Amino acid sequence: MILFPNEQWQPVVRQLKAAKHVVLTTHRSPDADGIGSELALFHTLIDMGISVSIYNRDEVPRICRYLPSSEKIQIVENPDMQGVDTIVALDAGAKSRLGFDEDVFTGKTLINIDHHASNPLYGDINVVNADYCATGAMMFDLIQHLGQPLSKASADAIYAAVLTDTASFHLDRVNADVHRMTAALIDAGAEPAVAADAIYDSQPLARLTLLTRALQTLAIKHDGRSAWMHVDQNMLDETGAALEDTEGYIDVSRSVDGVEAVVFIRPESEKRWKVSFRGKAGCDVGAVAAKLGGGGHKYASGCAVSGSLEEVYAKVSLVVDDVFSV
Ligand SMILES: [Mn+2]
Repeated sequence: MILFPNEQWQPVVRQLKAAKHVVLTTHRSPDADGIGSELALFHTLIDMGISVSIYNRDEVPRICRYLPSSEKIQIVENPDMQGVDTIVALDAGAKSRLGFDEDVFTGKTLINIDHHASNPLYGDINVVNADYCATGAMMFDLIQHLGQPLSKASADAIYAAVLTDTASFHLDRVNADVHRMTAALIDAGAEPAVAADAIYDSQPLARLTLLTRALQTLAIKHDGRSAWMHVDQNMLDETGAALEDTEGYIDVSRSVDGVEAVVFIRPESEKRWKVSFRGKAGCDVGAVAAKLGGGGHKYASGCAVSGSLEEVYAKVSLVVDDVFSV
């Protein structure tokens, strides 16, 4: 089965089949959707005899290191593009999110495959469709258009992407087709129990210690309709947790009954903060993030805001206040 039969994959298929050397990449601070999409396509292109490398700007997160060939992902500041004619950007909502200098792309065909509604179609070839629950699910369709069987390695990678990007099949784009795809992944050898163990049940203790600290900052505002939580550098230092360990914290505050907008703030760099949003019950947090210079999906989005923590709270509050003022 194909998830979205009307999607136009032919230009991508043509470019990949004719390519001399393909580089796959994803956004900075990659998540399991970016990594899973890369690995799913990587295994498929290798099976087709196409020369392929994966170059990312940032490390593979801990929860993805169980995936076959994740150790082959090269972390580079300035990728060596000698002989490369095709670059595939996966799950990156903007070209700047790839983290590479502009000259890296010069003279190459850039294929942009993504499911963020805010994607400005920065590629030479673009397949962008916000109806897909994950970029990994786009790989499920692309592999079929490439005429390739779904290997166990690709199925495991797509499963990890879909599991995490749907918050364990919680989010609104999960429908019967998503479950039919998941069944096909399992038929192809994907192992849900292995994924659950690696992604959710192998956490460092410091992650839970930091979560208890983060939960002390949980504030419910707007008559119970918004939930706010943060982690700062002191909390990271004191608990020994890594920034990537905060992945998923937002789903804890999202679980509060009656909450429609969820805000989670964590350090990005000196005096700059990453703000993540989750929405429920019709609350469009994609629009909230867009007003702050970010982007994403209706129910999952983010942006970066500069200033002190207090200033960031104030800036974000101004925009969230608007949502609940009507
Ligand atoms: Mn994604």
